[in-house]
Amino acid sequence: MDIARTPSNPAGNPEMADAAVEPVDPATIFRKNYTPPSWLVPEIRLDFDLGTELTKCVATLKVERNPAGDGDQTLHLCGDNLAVMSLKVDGADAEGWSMSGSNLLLPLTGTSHEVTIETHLHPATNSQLMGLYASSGMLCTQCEAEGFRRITFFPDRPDVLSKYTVRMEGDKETFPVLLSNGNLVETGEGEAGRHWALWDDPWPKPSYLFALVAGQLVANRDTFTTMNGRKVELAVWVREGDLERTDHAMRSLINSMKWDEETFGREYDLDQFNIVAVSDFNMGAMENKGLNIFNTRYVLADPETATDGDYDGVEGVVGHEYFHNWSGNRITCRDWFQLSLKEGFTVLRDQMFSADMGSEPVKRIEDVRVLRAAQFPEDSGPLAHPIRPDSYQEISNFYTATVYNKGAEVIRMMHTMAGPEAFRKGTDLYFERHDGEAATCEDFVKAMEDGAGLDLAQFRLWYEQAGTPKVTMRAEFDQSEGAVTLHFTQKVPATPGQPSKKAMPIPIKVALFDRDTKAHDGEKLLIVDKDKAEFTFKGFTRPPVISANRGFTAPIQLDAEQGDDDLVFLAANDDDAFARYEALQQLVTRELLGAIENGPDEKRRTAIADAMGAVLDDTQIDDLMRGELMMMPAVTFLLELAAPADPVALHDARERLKGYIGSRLRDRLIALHERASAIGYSLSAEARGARKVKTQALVLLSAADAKEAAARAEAQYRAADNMTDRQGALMVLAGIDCPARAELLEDFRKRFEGNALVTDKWFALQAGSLDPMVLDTVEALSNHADFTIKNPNRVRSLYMTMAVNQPAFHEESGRGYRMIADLVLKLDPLNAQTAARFIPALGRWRKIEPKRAAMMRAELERIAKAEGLSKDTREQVTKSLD
Ligand code: 0A1
Ligand code: ZN
Repeated sequence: MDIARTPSNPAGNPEMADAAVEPVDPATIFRKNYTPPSWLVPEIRLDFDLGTELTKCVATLKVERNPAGDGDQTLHLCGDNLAVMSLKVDGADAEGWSMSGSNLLLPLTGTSHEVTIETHLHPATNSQLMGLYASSGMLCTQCEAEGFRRITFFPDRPDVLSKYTVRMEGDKETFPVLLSNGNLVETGEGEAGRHWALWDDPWPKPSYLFALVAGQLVANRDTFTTMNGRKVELAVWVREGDLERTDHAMRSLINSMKWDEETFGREYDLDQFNIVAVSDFNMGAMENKGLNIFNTRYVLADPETATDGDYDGVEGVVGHEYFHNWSGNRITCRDWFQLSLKEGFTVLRDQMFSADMGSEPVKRIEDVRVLRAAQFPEDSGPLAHPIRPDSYQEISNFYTATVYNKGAEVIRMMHTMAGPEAFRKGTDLYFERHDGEAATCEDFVKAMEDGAGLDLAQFRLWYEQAGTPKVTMRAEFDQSEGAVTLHFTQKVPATPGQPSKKAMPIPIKVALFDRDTKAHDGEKLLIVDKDKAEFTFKGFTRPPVISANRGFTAPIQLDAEQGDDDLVFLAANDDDAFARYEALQQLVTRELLGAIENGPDEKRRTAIADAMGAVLDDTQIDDLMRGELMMMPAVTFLLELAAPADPVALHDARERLKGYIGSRLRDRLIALHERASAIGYSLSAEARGARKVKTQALVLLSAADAKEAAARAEAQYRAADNMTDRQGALMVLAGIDCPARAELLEDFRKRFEGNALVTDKWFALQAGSLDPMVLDTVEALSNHADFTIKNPNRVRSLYMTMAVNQPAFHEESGRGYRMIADLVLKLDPLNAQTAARFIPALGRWRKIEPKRAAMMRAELERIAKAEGLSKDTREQVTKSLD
């Protein structure tokens, strides 16, 4: 990495000389301490002289005293791993400046100045992938949240908005394509094979939205004409061999642009929109103004190499980044505590978009599955935080399922309470009122109150309180009155720093079914806003069956205290697809939690297999929904409901139940597999559904009779003309000890040699397998020629897959824990952000039985003891041990 100081440091700056040896103090930043910036930067010009080893950057800032600031005459500029090569104020060498740690302090005398700073960057050795870095020969940037300070010294905070002009110059052969934000205004040839480009972004933006890309790229081009007739040039930029895999991303972009106009009235505001795919990227993608930078994984897709799930991922992420143009860019965040303002809202927008492009109920089930598997455990563990956190040490650690997914659920509740039309009035008002501003979550809530006509006084608690509310519902029937009363209780559990909680308004949709007619008299929206609440409904001659939290209207754990018979009834008859799914999931959950204590319950198992059989036979539902209904709840979700448990025992019980269902329904599953196999490849809902049930049938069959299923999986693999079938078959085979396993894994590797995204799948298939030798395999794979710790996708495909593979990670000896801790220690100095993301898996020790919990803690302690740990990892480890 680059050094913090260089000989160019002017003499007489003692603070700077000390900077490198100063102990790193992971100071905590508090939301309540927000103060407006003392200086604004209305304009910035950046001049880049590009090189992979050395890039020179000259930044010219027009700075102005902020009338709303505290009057501090010193300009505070953030820096990270930067040295000042030259510093001028109004054209003359600057005087009296100093370093405070890695930041630059520049005392100024007037109210407006021009500050010019030169910095030198070393993209080739930037392994953190923040700031300017090299990825397979190209140069690109990542600035959110605090990466811009690795490019130049700047007030790197989201409430400082500037107009950017960017000039980039470099060798034409190495960097034929030169991209930045906004519109391309001029290009030209330089000396000695060099060329340059000048970009201008008319929209003021915070530094985290700055981007540049330079490299050998080719484009898939198209155009989109907006609702007011602006013709936008669209381009998806990739490396040459990848061009034929970009059509789905382009189609998704065009669909997103149209959808946002129709659904939210939002129009695009530049003449160009560029997407660039990069293979080394810490996250999914980034919404830089007019120049979205993507992990290749969310751009490239064709039937041979991408599964249906991958196609959905591309569509969702392309939509997500595009929607940020309004929810994030035109209206940005005042400070990073407001992150959910842009992320929660944008996730909701991308969920609605995907639902509209495909199947709404299936999308809802998928989103709830992710929430339960990833966010619920976070909300009940040591890293729990409100969707609007009160403090942080390293903001990168707060790009979480809570801020994103629970954030989306909170806004979805507003949508549910307001209804779609009033909700749209609220968002219209929000966009109109705050366009061009750095806003707060409070601004959003207020706009919703004023525009949608909601009273959200108590609802604001959803922004303040962490923890998944636990809600109980009990139905009481009064024969003489013909009345049914629903008694609710709610409790928001204590979370770190929040020992006692207040009751929140929880919108719950219910329907009351007549047992005989199997009908109900309409959905009702109940708002449970106290510790205890009750609602009475009249006109019943017998106790109805209650379908509750239909559509999952609130992100809660609901215990509806229903008997198995009622759940069986709802699994068969509920007209709300989510509620039907939920009834079956609850029945399975009850069975599995009971099974680890007392063994299986024969009656319930039979009921589950019967219900599953009905799902297989039901001609009213499509295969996409059938596939969802065939899946068992995740072990991580089950652990949320159990007392500290043995995760391997839970996993085994889950496998046994799958095996029971697989043998009870063998013939029907085989028939389903055969019916689905006859449907040819296309991206239609029918064909996608067929592929989904095909693999789900194999999953159940393999748990019953591994040998028989192996033959069927092998046939599916050999006949496959697409990645969904091929990966599905191999996933099943990877868990079965049979000759085809090694042969087909090798076939898969060879067939797609050189394709990085499919090689990731090859690693993940093995690391996620049910093979008892999986940890040996992971260890061997870490030494494979195709493994590299430097590529986050590759690291995740091997190690994150293992960390979520419950029997592997929780292997009795503690070896899984040790391997993850070893990885964290090795990765942390190279890529702190990616390393820190592995800590939560170990931090879940409180949910695990004491013997394993002690080993998990011991690994956390070993990490905590390491010297020179990054701020990212240090924060997560310390909190996980508390
Ligand atoms: N704003 C992006 C997420 C993102 C955050 C940080 C990053 O730094 C490595 C990258 C991307 C989004 O929500 O898509
Ligand atoms: Zn986002």
